[in-house]
Amino acid sequence: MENKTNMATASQMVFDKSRKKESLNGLWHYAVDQYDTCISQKWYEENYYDNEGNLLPVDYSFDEWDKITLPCCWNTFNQKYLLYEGSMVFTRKFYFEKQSHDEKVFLKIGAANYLCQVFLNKKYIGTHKGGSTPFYFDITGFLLHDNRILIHVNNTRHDGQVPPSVTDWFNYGGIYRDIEIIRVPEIHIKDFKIYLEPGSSFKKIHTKITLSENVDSTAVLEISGLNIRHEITVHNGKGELVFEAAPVLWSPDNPKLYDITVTCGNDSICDRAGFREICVKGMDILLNGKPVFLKGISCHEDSAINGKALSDEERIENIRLAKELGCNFMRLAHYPHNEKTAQLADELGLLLWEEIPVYWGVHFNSKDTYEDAQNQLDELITRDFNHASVIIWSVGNENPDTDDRLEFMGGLAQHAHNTDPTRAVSAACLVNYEKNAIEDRLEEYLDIIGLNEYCGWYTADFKMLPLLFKNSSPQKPVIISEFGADALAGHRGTITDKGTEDCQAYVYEKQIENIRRTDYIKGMTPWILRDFRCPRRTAVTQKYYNTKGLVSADGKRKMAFNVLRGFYKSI
Ligand code: GCB
Repeated sequence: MENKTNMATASQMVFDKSRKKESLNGLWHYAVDQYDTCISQKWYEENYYDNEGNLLPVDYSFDEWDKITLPCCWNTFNQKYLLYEGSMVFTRKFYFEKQSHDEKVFLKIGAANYLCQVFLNKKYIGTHKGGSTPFYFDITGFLLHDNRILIHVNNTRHDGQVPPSVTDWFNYGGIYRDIEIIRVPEIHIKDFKIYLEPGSSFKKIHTKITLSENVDSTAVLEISGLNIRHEITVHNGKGELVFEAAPVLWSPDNPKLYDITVTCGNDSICDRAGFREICVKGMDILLNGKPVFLKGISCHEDSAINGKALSDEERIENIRLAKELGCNFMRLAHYPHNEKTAQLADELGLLLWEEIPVYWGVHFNSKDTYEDAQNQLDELITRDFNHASVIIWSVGNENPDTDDRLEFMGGLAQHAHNTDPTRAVSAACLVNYEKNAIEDRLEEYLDIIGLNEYCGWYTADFKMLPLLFKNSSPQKPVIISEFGADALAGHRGTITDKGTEDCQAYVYEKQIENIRRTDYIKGMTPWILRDFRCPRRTAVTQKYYNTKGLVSADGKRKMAFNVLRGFYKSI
């Protein structure tokens, strides 16, 4: 049941990186709401009495319900909800003290899968759809001293959604990223972008500021590490400046970040950003003007213990494993991961491919589905724009080459280009099996062609692979965005025994042998760093996990880990 009024979209987002936040994480009361009774019966209005003051029966007891610690995925919170799909209601109370007259207050939810409706003090606040991006509501006029907040989340899979109902990963439910209250001055900095101006020989920085109101003002930008202080004229709520600078360039080898402050009127924000240029020239991907080979690995946001709500340690461990492999690049598949991953990648030096879940058979002929996908893309770009580590926006994964799909994904690619001039746009495309060639009409809209091919696995015969690479003459650099093979950690056999470490390692050896000698391949992100939960995988060696990880869900390295590591260390 979806309320279509006050849908939170990217345009409601607020720059919040350095802002002081009051957390609403922690213990909430919750109940499974299989029939969406909370919405149909308006539980959130808390009508305990009729007009004459007689007590009415109600079907809820908010403050006696069991407790859950948010954020989390309900599936991993309690084994009894492992396979639950549907709605849950969460509620808690909190106190709020107004601190100044010049104050606006936003509620931020880092992510809730998929449809989320928020109510505060008996009133409807708004709805968000899309399971992996943050959303914000202005709750200033709704807050009291003693508050009750109620959040209804539904993770039912539907084909009109992004992603559609069948994917190759687990559909976790819940509010699984931070829930926060953010106070800002009435007129505040709503958006702030900073980047190295493309094509300026690394000598110019470009910055854009958007205020919450269409007012005239002056902002001051300071980058202490560069001795920079500039005034920026803000007209009708917008300010923009391009200025000379000589920053030390950010790269995986030298992830140099600068502290940045912007002050405007009563508002002040900070950010920590690196400056780098990524571009495609001919058949090369250039990082800071030099050709780079993207030594990558794909990664889901999934842990056996916490589902998608990875702990900081789990997040760091994934980056550490990628570094151990010798990676300079990671594909965050197949949806926006927590922003903390991009922050860590900035700090630790790892290039990122970020993606929206336009996966397999999305409803390419639906306007609503397109709007949902584009909004998720906008929310992701707005959230991560200032992260130097992010170099590629991927507009989808393995979508059949039809006219509707071309219009849908071509539109998304153009939109990404128009919104962000500082990154490459890609998508993980399929092999054209009729021709055994890399050929997809979407290529025209992309800067880099991503290619998923499973030679040695779904296409069992390796003979196809050299022919595939030979038959193709792409006009743009190619990243092999997936190849791989299932292997149960510790399960050994011959190289043709499916599901063994030996077979997986052999697939990696053969793939590397062919990739190594193909000039137009400028990067790879094999599938995948870690085994991940997957309802479609029922074999006894899988047990509802996709076991193509180089590392098992509980951290055991498989033989192929060293094969890939050996290759990456050799180049
Ligand atoms: C793919 C998909 C990925 C799957 C993988 C597999 O091509 O892009 O989401 O998990 O294959 O293991 O089959």
